[in-house]
Amino acid sequence: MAFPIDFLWGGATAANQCEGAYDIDERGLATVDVLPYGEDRFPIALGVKKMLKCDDQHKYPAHVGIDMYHHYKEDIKLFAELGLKCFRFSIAWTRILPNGDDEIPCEAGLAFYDNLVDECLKYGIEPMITINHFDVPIALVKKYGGWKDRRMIDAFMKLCTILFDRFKGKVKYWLTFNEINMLLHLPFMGAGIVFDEGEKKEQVTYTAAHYELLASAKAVKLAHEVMPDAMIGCMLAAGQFYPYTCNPEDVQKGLDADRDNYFFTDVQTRGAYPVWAIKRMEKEGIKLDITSEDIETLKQGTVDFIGFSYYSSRTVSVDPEVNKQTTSGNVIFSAVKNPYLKTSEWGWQIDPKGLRITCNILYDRYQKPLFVVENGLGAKDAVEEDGAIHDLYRIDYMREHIKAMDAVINEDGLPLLGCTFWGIIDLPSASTGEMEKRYGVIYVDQDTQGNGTLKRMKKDSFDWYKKVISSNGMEL
Ligand code: BGP
Repeated sequence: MAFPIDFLWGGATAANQCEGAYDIDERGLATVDVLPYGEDRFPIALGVKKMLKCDDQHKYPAHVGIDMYHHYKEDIKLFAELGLKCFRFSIAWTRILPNGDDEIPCEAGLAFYDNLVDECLKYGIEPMITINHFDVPIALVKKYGGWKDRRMIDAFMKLCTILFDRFKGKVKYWLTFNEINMLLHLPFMGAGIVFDEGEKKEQVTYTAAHYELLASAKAVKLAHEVMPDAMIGCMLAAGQFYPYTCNPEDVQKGLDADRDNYFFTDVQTRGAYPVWAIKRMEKEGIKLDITSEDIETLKQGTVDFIGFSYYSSRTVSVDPEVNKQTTSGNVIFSAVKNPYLKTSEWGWQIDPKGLRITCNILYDRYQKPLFVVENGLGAKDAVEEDGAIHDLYRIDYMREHIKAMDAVINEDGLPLLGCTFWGIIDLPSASTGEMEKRYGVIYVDQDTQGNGTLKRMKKDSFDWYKKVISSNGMEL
């Protein structure tokens, strides 16, 4: 058991899930701000129910998050005590450009991120910035229909130019779009898409994918020009698909499902559309607006490393009987229950070995350094009378996944740069909006309805992870 000396033990968050302060200064409204908690959340995230503003009937988790906007000093101090080497967070686009493409950036918004970055650096914590984590300015949804429109690329590049100029020399690690493949599954959340009547879903989502891939490539190119020492990566919602049986039909289905995901990283890593994707689009009548300049842009903007989230593997079958046994956690990536795996309270299957498998498949495919930028267990925690939180289930989950990373490094010999565990401090869930689905090693006293003191408390996993980090993975 030996992790590289510079392995980045980390924690991750996203602006919309932790900052709150959604209407402070000039901050504009973004897609994530209008996603309510409750039954309307899913149809809105899917882009089938149009909701471009907030109302009094709903509760919106992003409005409060965990109010990190006002607690960042306290939070980063706790991260330092934990020994974090890396903190991954995202930028709220509309905190800097309230309308998404304003001429002049909002200084107060930039100052917040200056402070966040400086506070990390003060403690020797490496900041990692996700440029875009599920937030599209509502003004651009109204103006362009979100990523349906090519003009989004210029707006996004405006943001990137500002960020790279501001943080060059301070921030080395960058990710372009969080879980870029999510736009196929939750088009409004991932790309600000609301479907118009009669629109063909795949035509719209793959068009948006093309524009996001172009924007990602342009951002990579610009980052390399402005910050020669930076490492800029993609971010895929990963998790290998397993065939349920050795029936070749199951195997083919698994391959096709994987390709839906690897479509994105294939382009971001190899700089061109894979042949099978071109064929498939032809067959399905999907026509993309690809210019010869686009082909060049994709070629020039390949990523430096493969960032990915891993929570679970997924299993597929062609058998209708087997397909009846879906796991509730897999609503986004439709998958059947794997009889060999246990599940979390939310039905997400727990598969540490799948992390090792996924890392190997990604490396075999791309030969680029890997970075697990999200992993963790969403679970309900109980606070004892003395304030203790005994989250042994989370420790077990993290331990087993760290063992899998150890195998990736020491048995498979792959370059794994680090792991930023998701929701290192509790925050509302992206999929359900609930606060009860907690991932953190730091507890935040708040419930889904927004009640609570917002007090931060250490869970047992805090002390455990602290020991893991200080022993560089030797003590698990
Ligand atoms: C990923 C997102 C995160 C995050 C995480 C856990 O999809 O990048 O934003 O929230 O999953 O998912 P959830 O919050 O739905 O449990």
